[in-house]
Amino acid sequence: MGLSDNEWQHVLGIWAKVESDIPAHGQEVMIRLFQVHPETQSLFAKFKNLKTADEMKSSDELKKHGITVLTALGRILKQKNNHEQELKPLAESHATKHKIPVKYLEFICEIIVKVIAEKHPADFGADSQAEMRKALELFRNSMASKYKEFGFQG
Ligand code: ZNH
Repeated sequence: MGLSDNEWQHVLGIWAKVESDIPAHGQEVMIRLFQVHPETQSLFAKFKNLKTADEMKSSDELKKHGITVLTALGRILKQKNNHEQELKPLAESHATKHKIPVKYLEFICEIIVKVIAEKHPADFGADSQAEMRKALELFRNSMASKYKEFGFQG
């Protein structure tokens, strides 16, 4: 199910708040992902040795990666589901090189919603969260179908 124009407008309005501080949001998302789902951390050669939250917090590399992820996701969301061009290289690298199961994409999307909710409680209530979840589900569904084109069952 797609999103209405109005829903996309809300999603991108919230995303503008994420963009007010991409590094802080990205860092929090990555640290939370590794803490809640430690199995995801082992897929990162460059991060698997970070043990404590403090180590993660002081890693510039981790911060940089958080920026990379949220910037790429923002670019995709702004296409409002006409995201084929932006999404394809990401699907390819995650299918053939990083081999990231769709399940892990679900994990990170849910964490993104939670982190935004914590950082912007006044602007991101239940309805907005539901809209964002819907937008992220479209992203994941497209990733999953592209994965298959690249021969990864995900
Ligand atoms: Zn990822 C990388 C995005 C999720 C894992 N990523 C990456 C990049 C980007 C991204 C942009 C760079 C480029 C390429 O392609 O390679 N991601 C992203 C997004 C998302 C994601 C947007 C969602 C939202 N990832 C993910 C997950 C995981 C991952 C979930 C796991 C678990 N990635 C990864 C890896 C890599 C990447 C491993 C590589 C890193 C380095 O550098 O080493």
